Amino acid sequence: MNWKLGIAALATALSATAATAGPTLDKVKERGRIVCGASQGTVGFGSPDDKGYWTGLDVETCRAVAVAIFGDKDKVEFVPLSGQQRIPALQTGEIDILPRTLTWTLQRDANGINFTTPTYYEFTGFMVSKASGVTKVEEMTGASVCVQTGSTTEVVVNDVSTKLNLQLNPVVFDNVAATRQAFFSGRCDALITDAAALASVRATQSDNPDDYVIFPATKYMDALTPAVRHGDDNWMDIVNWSIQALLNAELYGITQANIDEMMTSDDPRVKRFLGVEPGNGKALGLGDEFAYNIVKQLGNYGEIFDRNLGAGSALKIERGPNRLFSDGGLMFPMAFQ
Ligand SMILES: N[C@@H](CCC(=O)N[C@@H](CS)C(=O)NCC(=O)O)C(=O)O
Repeated sequence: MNWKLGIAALATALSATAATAGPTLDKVKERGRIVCGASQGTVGFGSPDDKGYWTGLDVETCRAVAVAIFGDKDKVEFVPLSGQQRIPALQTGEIDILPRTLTWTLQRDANGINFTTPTYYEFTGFMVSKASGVTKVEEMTGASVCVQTGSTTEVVVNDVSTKLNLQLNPVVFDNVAATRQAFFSGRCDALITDAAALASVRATQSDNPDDYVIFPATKYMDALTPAVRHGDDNWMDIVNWSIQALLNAELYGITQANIDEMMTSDDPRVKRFLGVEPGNGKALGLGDEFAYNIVKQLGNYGEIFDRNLGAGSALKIERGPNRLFSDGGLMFPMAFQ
């Protein structure tokens, strides 16, 4: 066979291939909604508002997947889970997706779950009272630290204690409300968790945010990454590309407000993204308008960051490493083609 014809035939074969729906997609369609592992309440990442409507960066990841499948951001049920409950809930099929301030680690990866695309890069931090005068980890010798079980922070507190010979005393709790309450009531000198979650706790749960300081516990940054179960590649692809849709939209300058104007763009990649040029949705077992629908209903990654964590939110967290690579950050959209 002529090699050019061979390649053309291969390209046709690839573009004509639709995904084989995996068991999770079938189950989700039958149920009519996705079931999402949620937090027990961290404003900005996942919490119900005063009307009981779930908001937050992690929550919107689940909403994006719901839009990709059903064209409806509200076809999601949120199941609040403690740090320890969350991974078993995913492994046993109680939930379909776990985007709950979940750090991507080797041990978790090797134990029945797959990580998708990072949605937030972050240091683990300590929060202490300003009155303590402590401003960095090296000054924490002998401190007691309120820690939540089932979280990477248990490892970090031991690691830094060993490395810097700090003799930290972990005080361990198995639910997040108790951990935070213990810290604010003076049971521990410090509270440890992801630095942005600490900023959220300080802003929304302390009597006076100015009374507390937050600093990094280690120099190692983590990737908070939604996970799915092992064994369903199609489902993993759907979650990955729903998150990728948010990142790509920001890269192309597509927003919730301008997306309809962008339908006339002559950029081939933008045309494929919006489904004007068909094929991408079908390849995943979705409609070709899945990415259009996600951005139309939720906006792009930058818009989601802004309203949940950034300038448009009460938390006012800087984009920092969570900017796109093109703005000097770590967020890297993969090719929509
Ligand atoms: N990113 C870390 C920590 C995330 C985490 O689970 N934090 C705990 C302690 S603050 C938690 O339960 N967060 C509160 C929640 O949102 O429910 C991990 O993956 O282990």
